[in-house]
Amino acid sequence: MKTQVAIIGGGPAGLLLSEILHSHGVSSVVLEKSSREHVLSRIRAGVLEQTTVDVLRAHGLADRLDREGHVHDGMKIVWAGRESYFIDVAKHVGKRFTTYGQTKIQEDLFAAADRRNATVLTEVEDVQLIDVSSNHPCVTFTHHGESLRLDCDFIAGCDGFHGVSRQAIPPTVLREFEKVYPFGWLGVLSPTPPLPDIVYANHPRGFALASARSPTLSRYYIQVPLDTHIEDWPDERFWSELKARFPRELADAIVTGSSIEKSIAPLRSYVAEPMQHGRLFLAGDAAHIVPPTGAKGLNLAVSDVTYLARALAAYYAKGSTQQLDGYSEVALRRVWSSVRVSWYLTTLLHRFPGASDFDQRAQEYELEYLKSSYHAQVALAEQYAGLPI
Ligand code: RFL
Ligand code: PHB
Repeated sequence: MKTQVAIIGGGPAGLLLSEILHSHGVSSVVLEKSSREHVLSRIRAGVLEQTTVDVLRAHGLADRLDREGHVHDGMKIVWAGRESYFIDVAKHVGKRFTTYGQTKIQEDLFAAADRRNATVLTEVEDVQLIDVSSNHPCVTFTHHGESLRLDCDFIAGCDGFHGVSRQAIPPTVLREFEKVYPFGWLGVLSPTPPLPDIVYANHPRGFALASARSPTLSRYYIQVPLDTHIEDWPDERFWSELKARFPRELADAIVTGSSIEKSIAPLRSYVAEPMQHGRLFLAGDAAHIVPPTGAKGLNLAVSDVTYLARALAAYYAKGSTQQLDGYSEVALRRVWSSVRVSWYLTTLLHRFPGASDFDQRAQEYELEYLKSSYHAQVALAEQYAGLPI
């Protein structure tokens, strides 16, 4: 097989890249390890920056998002059962954000790929990247028992944190920055009406978050120890722990019901530098992971592939490698901005096991400062809204 860009991974990064490249007349083949059903069953992100919505809209991918997404002006923060305060992102920086599930984005991207008859191979196995630092890289893999080779000009590694692409960058070149947090998030999806606002809660029992997928579908998370077993968390226990972490008036407003999905995610910050090597370019979770506290992961995947698609389009239109050469440097500026705010919010809002009295007091006064300072709220609003691309 032959194509211009081989894309490893059919998550949001890989499928969106393929879509944008197609709009520039650049061909690609997407190689995805899992089945389409499995990819569509993963419940993940929910909050889209305005920039992300704008990118999807510009590529004709936002019809359903515009109908079904819920636009928010800001989010609430609440601390130790006290009164909540609203960070008014729209008022401070003139940007809004939208709750719309990543699952729906995946569906919209698959539908768009089907409409243009895109080559998206699912259930591929044993993907190997060959000669990435030469001008003629290729990818070998197995598909339904057949060994195949895909010749290409470039490889886009969009295969998530546990993918194989990043490993094709030699250890002598790759620099890794990592922070692992001593807790995870237990998330529940429930067919119940959500609270009107996204609410982040810091409570002595641990962090909690109220979010939404639609007017009839809510998404909640609580901080849990890393050794937590999901079987120990029947629905009743989850709801009572969740409510215990919110102040009375919010707890009373939470509508409980059965859960339709429950999962545990560990929290980690990770950045790989550089995000390119020879003719291999990494994008999305393949290059970086953020803890979900800042709701940035999917948004970074979208900005990475926007930069990368632009650079590849410029190469094919004008033969210029200038944007490709600068891809990692440009993408990393936005990546580190989101990595930093995700780390800041994680540190501000969680209870760290073994934190000293000093750490605890400093955190409380940081929350107090944020509550009382107009300027601190503007700064957080700017970071939560995300940088322009
Ligand atoms: P993905 O989505 O992991 O997709 C990678 C794809 O590559 C495939 N793959 C391979 N394919 C071929 N060969 C191989 N060897 C392969 N290895 C892997 C995988 O099957 C998969 O289909 O990465 P991508 O595309 O970079 O997208 C990143 C986002 O999925 C991720 O950043 C977000 O979900 C993070 N995230 C959030 N981001 C937000 O912007 N806003 C949020 O509100 C938000 N909430 C969240 C989140 C992530 C969470 N979890 C579960 C980690 C909430 C949670 C709980
Ligand atoms: C979500 O709705 O899944 C969500 C919302 C806000 C976050 C993380 C996840 O910070």
